[in-house]
Amino acid sequence: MKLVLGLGDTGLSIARFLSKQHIAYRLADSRIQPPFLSDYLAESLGSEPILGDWMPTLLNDIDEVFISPGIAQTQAIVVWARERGIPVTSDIELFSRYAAAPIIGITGSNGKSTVTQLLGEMITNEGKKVAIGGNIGKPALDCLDDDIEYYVLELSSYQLDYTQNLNLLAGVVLNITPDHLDRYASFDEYIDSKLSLYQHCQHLVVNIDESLVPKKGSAKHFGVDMPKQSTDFGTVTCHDSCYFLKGDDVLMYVGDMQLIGEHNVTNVLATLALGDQIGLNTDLMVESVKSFKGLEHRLEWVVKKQGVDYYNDSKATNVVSTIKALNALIDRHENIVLIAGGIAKQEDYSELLELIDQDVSSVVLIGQSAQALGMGIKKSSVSYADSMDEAVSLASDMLNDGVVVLSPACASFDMFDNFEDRGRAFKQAIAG
Ligand code: UMA
Ligand code: ADP
Repeated sequence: MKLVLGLGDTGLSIARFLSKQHIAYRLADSRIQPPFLSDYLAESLGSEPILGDWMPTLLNDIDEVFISPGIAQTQAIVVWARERGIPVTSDIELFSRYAAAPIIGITGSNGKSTVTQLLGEMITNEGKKVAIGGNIGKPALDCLDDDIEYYVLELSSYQLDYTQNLNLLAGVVLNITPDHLDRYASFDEYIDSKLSLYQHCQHLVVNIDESLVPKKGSAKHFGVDMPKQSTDFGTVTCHDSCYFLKGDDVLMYVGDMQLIGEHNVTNVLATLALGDQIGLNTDLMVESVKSFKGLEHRLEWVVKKQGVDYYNDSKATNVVSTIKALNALIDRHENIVLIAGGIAKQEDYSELLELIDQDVSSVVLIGQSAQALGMGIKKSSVSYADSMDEAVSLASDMLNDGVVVLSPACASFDMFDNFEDRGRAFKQAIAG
């Protein structure tokens, strides 16, 4: 008998899959009202779910636990299972046992969804059937389909932690910067979690500029400088114009992509290197880069209103992502008002606060971390708001021309359901 832990997106997808395969399981969630309880019951998927605090007896007769990624390895149920020698497995590993087509895996602290989506579009542009899923939102098991020719999975460190076996055709660790440090005993443990992706890859794609990612000899490399080998992807700047290169071959002018910011140059290079590893046509990949509009909530241009451009970067939930967003905008605009704050991660915010003091005219702070962040800002003007509507109204009143950007550098759960909800609230506030 299997045990499924958690009844969110992942748990529901596992329950549906096991039911379809006629594999016996029990399902438990430590909350009394888990998110997908009504769906589970309406679909008559399995036996009555076990809700509330978990006891060791939950593991009686269990030979494998399928766990949701949000459940930490330090939780007692995981410790008890491991003490009894019961494997604790991710939905990703379960998926890979049944996936007939090649799988490409993408992890990293930032940029995963952008690269996952762009690679998916490149594969579609080749006329191949692709499914994208994993941490990006659609659980991997929901992607399983006999017609699919490639699977592209965004993988979080949480998912990798419970994945012992996975056969990836190609994979990349885009970058590693502090994030989710509440889940790990140390930053080193988080690094190891991210790097574990490479154990599962036939072909490795490696960021040559990323000091925490080892440069593997046989890998395909990418980075923002001139490529060192004919197979690598990089850039060259000539008379102030920057171009994407494969080896010595010029692929396209960077300004021809619709995405902005140096971080997106890196994301595109990573995607080109991955596509190249799996045999995609270079010209078609370049076409896909030119037409790619990016994802909602990732430095998404919303509207120009009374001389002010509004950008929604609600997905920026850590320090580095907000620094990258600001740098992309500072290159183009003089007057920037930043809306930030929420639940601060266990990170050092000093580099971000220095950048704000140097290049951001005003900041509007929201959420739990507002006062603490405000105390660290010495030069830029600081205001506080209790709601997104108030934040947008304050920010808009500060500018005649320039940019208002929501890039919180914090999680959203103090005021919103998730980052999407926060981004939508921002856009609604702009629309008035
Ligand atoms: N639960 C318990 N006990 C606990 C903790 C959770 O019972 O101690 C239950 C909850 O009651 C709930 C379920 O587990 O019913 C939630 O499981 P979950 O937190 O693993 O979330 P899912 O809904 O299964 O969504 C997960 C990912 N969530 C997390 O990793 C926290 C989603 O990534 C992912 O899109 C989805 O699987 C499909 O693969 C979200 C995320 O925030 C977007 N990821 C993190 C990030 O990107 O930074 C890693
Ligand atoms: P992830 O899926 O890893 O969270 P996304 O592609 O959704 O990554 O982007 C999340 C945020 O991180 C965006 O809002 C953007 O500001 C920032 N970002 C995107 N790519 C990078 C990168 N390569 N390095 C640093 N920050 C990035």
